[in-house]
Amino acid sequence: MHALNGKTVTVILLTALMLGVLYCYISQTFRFVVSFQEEQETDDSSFRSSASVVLKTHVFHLVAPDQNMWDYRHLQYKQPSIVEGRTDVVTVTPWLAPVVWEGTFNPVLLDSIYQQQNISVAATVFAVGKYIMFLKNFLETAEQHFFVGFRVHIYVFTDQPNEVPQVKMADGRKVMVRSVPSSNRWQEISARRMELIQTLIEEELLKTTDYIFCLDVDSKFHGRWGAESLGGLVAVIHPGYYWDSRSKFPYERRPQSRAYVAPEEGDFYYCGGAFGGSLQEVHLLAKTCRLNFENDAVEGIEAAWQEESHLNRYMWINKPSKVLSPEYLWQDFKSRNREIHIIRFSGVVKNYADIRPNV
Ligand code: UD2
Repeated sequence: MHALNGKTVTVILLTALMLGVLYCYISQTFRFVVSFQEEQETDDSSFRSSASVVLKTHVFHLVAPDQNMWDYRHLQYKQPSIVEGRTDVVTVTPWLAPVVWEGTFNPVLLDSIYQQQNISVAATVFAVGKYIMFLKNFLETAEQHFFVGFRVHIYVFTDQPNEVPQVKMADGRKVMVRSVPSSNRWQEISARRMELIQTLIEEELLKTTDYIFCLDVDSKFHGRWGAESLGGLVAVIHPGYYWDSRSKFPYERRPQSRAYVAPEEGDFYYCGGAFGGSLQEVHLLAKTCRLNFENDAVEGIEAAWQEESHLNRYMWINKPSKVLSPEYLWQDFKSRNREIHIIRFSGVVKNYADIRPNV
């Protein structure tokens, strides 16, 4: 009798243990830590230089909501199709990265997948000198549209910390203010962002944050910008050039610059005003662009569009794993093209002569 009870107890315990292991396997968020010890200091962005960065990331393991063995209620959503969908735009690059357009993703499904992962997202924005005037609108509209329902920290870099407007944020969302010096040259303010982003990632974000987006302050959100934009290295197509041939793109064309792209080279023209991805990828991008910008400066050359030129060279060599359509950075002065079904984020109209410290 005792022996039988003992066996039964053992069987019950083993079954419970196996079920427990299976449950953990299915429901965990698959965080893992990888150490990068590669330190190749090079000023050529064609090399994967860098980085004593500890990467904490969610691998691309997408667990659908409520798909665990204890819960049979699954999310209902429209049946996906591979023969119907957007036909007016290209939705994948030649290196098979998705190009995100309205109508190519299901926001409810995506949110439910990424909310289970409890991700945290950082955004950086610079408001130096008169550009502080754009901050209120930026922050208020970010609160309405940028990763709503997620943990978000917006890092504001400014020379006027006392002028940062108070904006009411939902739980789990915060504005973090960091002081930076003023400058007499707008080119320097714009370009110095890479260095500050690199340092922010190294000194503050690695242990707390999963993804980062770096955005221009003279812009505002008009529509959803959410989990569909997540990826390793994320670039936004510039709204001004996507109908043009590559030879017309405003890449840096002087071969002596480290941002050089030849007329018959390059994929797309990407925005300097919005880019992002995982911490590790953005760290590598920022560090490489900063180094190339600084080494150019030593030789007395400043790329045509400062860090935007270096970013474009970088993204040509290091292909983005997700490309966001111009819905993700339009310009208010442009009328909306037919293929733009929604404007999510857009640069406001501004008078450069009034707001920049130099011409
Ligand atoms: C483009 C890019 C911008 C940058 C620049 C080249 C887009 C939409 N914009 O815009 O990201 O690559 O070309 O350098 O792709 N800033 C200040 N104070 C200043 C000047 C600039 O805070 O006095 C910051 C601010 O966050 C601003 C950003 O730098 O949003 C870029 O400067 P910009 O908007 O004047 O550059 P712009 O319009 O030439």
